[in-house]
Amino acid sequence: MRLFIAIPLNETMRQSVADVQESIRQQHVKGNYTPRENLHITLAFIGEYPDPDRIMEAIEGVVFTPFTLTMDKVGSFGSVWWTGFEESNGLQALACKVRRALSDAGIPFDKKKFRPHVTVLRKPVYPAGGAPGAGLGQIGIGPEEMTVTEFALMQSVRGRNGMIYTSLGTVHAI
Ligand code: 2AM
Repeated sequence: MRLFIAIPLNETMRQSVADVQESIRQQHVKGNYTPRENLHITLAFIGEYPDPDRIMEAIEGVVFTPFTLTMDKVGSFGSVWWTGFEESNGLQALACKVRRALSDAGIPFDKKKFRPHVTVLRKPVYPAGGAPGAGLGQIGIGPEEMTVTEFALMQSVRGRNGMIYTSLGTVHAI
């Protein structure tokens, strides 16, 4: 099973991200836009792993209190365009705790530095004459706030029309 751990976005935040995607579309940028129901912040990417129950056991021990995230920027890592957040100690601490819980349980995951983001578009195709990244600076965004009260173990399956993400279990803030 292909698994990852993520914070789902609430409806208000999903709408704000969808508005950003609409602004990008209006600049005639095509590509693989993340469907609204798939929008999330990845905390840890596990990849192929056979035992989701073992992962739930490990992450159920993560204790955290609700914290606020403020989405205020748009950026890119090469061919991945994202929306990002104001620096958040709560978010950094949560990612640290989740990754520590996985490490302690001997569950492998991608150890790349945590760079919080919501992927909004992959493999952009620019309008004729547009340079890579053209238009990013012109996209209006929030700021939009959301209180994080939970995160989830997610399964990713390749469907006929793209990736389908399903929550296998949720961990709530205290
Ligand atoms: P993303 O966080 O940039 O969107 C499921 O594949 C999710 O895990 C996606 O959201 C994906 O990218 C994220 N992810 C993080 N590291 C990954 C990796 N090494 N391979 C695939 N997906 C990864």
